[in-house]
Amino acid sequence: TVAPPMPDLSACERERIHMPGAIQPHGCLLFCALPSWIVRAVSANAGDFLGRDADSMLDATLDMLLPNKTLHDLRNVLQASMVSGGAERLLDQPIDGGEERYDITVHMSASNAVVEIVPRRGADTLATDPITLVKSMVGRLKRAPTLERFLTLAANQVRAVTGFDRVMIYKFLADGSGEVKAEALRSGLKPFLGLRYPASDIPSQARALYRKQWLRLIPDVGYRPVPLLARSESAADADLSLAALRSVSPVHIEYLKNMDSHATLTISLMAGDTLWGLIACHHSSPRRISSSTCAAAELFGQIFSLQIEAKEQARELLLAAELRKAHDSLMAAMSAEASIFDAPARFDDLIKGMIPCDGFGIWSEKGFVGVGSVPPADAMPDLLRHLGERDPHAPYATGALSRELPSAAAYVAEVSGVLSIPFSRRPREYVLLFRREVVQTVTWGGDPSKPVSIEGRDARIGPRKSFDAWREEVHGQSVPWRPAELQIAETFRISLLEVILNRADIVNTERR
Ligand code: BLA
Repeated sequence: TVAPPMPDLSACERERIHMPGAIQPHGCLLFCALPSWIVRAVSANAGDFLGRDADSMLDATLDMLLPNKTLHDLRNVLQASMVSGGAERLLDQPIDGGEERYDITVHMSASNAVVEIVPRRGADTLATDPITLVKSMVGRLKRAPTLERFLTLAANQVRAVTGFDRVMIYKFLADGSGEVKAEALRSGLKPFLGLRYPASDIPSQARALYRKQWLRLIPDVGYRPVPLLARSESAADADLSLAALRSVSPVHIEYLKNMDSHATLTISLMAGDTLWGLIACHHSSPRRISSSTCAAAELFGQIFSLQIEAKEQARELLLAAELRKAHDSLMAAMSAEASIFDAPARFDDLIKGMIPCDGFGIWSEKGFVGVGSVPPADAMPDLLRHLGERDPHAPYATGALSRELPSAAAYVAEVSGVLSIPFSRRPREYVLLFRREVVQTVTWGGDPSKPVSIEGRDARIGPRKSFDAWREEVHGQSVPWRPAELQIAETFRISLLEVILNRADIVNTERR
């Protein structure tokens, strides 16, 4: 059989999501040249909010459309936005002399000011002011004893404040795929906790954008995009990277519909300059939160990001200490008569407790004794020859054996990762730890073997097909060996040398 053609994922990466020429309909957008504040582009729905025909706003100046006081405040907020580099908010404004209140955000796009006006009606209201709220959210995280618990508490807090049905802490892994690390959800929903999703679900230009913009809201995935009206093409193609109302990619909208999600809120999590992950919130019906709630969520995301970074560093240290303990238990269980060299299978749990693996084995003068997932016997000579070319005094690890040793391609499913711990130089002898191919060990979101067919008439790429591409990408790779694991492997190597020396002593004493 012929494999189906690979989806062209580069098409995803090429979509210019920052200039969709349209916005979501829950507010209106004005794109003004500075310093004149002349309106160069306006969303076609602006008339619904500002009481005059949208088309007539083009070439008008903003002071003709907004009260003086509002414009004055807006100028100040714009100054703040130039300093922060992001959009700034002006909350709870009257703009038409009526009862209705609006939240306004403003930011710069090249030499233009982008003004977004969103009515407060129809959005949730917040009882407390955002700063007080965030203080209490952050305060509650202090109680978390572990990183997992910390992430879960954060998910709970965001769910309590935003009211979304499902709040996930989604972490990016080294290969760009991601995993749901923590989750808070309404009872009755199926958990996504622990599921992995391929890198291509969130293409690279979207990630680049999310590094600049901390928060995105889609109140109703069923919305009809509202086009921007403009006299010039350049204004119609305005860069909406930082616009809260930016119309999102239609591919992503289809993805959300497939997930049965009707509204989303997404908050970026940064570690330094890298996008560490996302707080992804979903709701099973349309849901719009106010700018105040957004402000709280955004600030929370920023503080939470800093704490994650610190916690992760502390965790590496803790892990090293735990591995050391596991190592000590393993060594304590070995006696001169019953060491790992004599009966490896007896040490299965202890070895895996020290360094998680799917199989391991001993190669010594007596040959190879393996436990669990190990290379086939006829492949051993080639593997040993390969390992023989490495430093005999240090552990050696790879997470993609077949890339270094082509003959290993024959058994990638069973063994893609190898950690070898040499304990004798001549002849070369090793403890070998093996990891299976990651594809075999990961629980995927959705059923990747049944890609949801969502290709429309225009044959766009559907979300789940990205799994095929990912599988291609990580073919022959295992879960990577962590630095703390390599460190303990070196400690273990030295301990093994001691065991061997002791055995030699006993043998010599018996002979004497
Ligand atoms: C965007 N895809 C996204 C976003 C998420 C996901 C979180 C960011 C949305 C935002 O910030 O508003 C994916 N959502 C997930 C995942 C989970 C989740 C993995 O809840 C797990 C629980 N998507 C595809 C494919 C393409 C694609 C194949 O699957 C390409 C054709 C595109 N995804 C795509 C695009 C965006 C996106 C273009 C950007 C949307 C935008 O901001 O306009």
